[in-house]
Amino acid sequence: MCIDCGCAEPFHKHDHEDNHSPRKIQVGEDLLAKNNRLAAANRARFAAEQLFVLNLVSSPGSGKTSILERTLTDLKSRLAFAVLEGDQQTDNDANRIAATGVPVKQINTGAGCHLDAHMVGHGVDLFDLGATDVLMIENVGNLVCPASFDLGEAHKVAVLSVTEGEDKPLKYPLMFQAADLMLINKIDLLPYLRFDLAQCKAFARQVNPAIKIIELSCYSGEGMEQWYDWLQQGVNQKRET
Ligand SMILES: Nc1nc2c(ncn2[C@@H]2O[C@H](COP(=O)(O)OP(=O)(O)OP(=O)(O)O)[C@@H](O)[C@H]2O)c(=O)[nH]1
Ligand SMILES: [Mg+2]
Repeated sequence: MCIDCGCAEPFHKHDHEDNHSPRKIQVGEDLLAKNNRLAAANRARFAAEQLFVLNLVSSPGSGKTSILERTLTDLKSRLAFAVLEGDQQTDNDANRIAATGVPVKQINTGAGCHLDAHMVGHGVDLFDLGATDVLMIENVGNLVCPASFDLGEAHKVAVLSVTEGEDKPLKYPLMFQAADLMLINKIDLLPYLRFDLAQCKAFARQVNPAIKIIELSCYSGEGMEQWYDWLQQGVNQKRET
């Protein structure tokens, strides 16, 4: 479902002359207000369970599931994870996560372009949250809509792969403003591409001066330790609250 129109129809035609009508603005506000209320309830529930919750957002194919597969495999002996997988269709990603032995639930959004707080609130019912340290939510691959929907997470983590071009933070600023951490993935491919890493980081900081940035490759393993340190720090802070 798109926040601009609130419609769930994939090929629905919009009357663009109506774009600025009061009725249309009201729908968007109601939709976000309702989502924000449910996200606050999720956040309170996660806090009560001392659960560290991350919302992984990116364009399709940047490597969200690959990063999760490697992270879970490397860290599952010291942290208890659960994963919510969001995709329009298929349970491909949930099957990949299940192969690591970590509890996972797939949410299919159909025509919807993002997860919302209602889906997440029901999705986690399957898990034993009291026995979980980290909930990873992989959002639908989309650099636009997931930026506007709070799920109750501690942080949005934006994944950008080096094959996408260094200008993406400027072209999709809402996503990089909403994120606290940017993972620049697939750096093993840098020798084969024209991708200006320094420029990419400068663009991200231009739209969000506070954003933390980690460069990594889940193929070569480079940078993964930095990501694990950041993750562990978040878990430690959550346990102290
Ligand atoms: N070279 C290289 N390829 C990678 C890396 N990480 C992921 N890939 C490849 O990138 C492709 C997409 O990876 P996924 O993990 O499925 O990406 P995703 O973001 O989960 O994709 P969606 O769920 O469809 O949005 C796969 O072919 C991966 O093998 C990496 O660090 N280096
Ligand atoms: Mg995926």
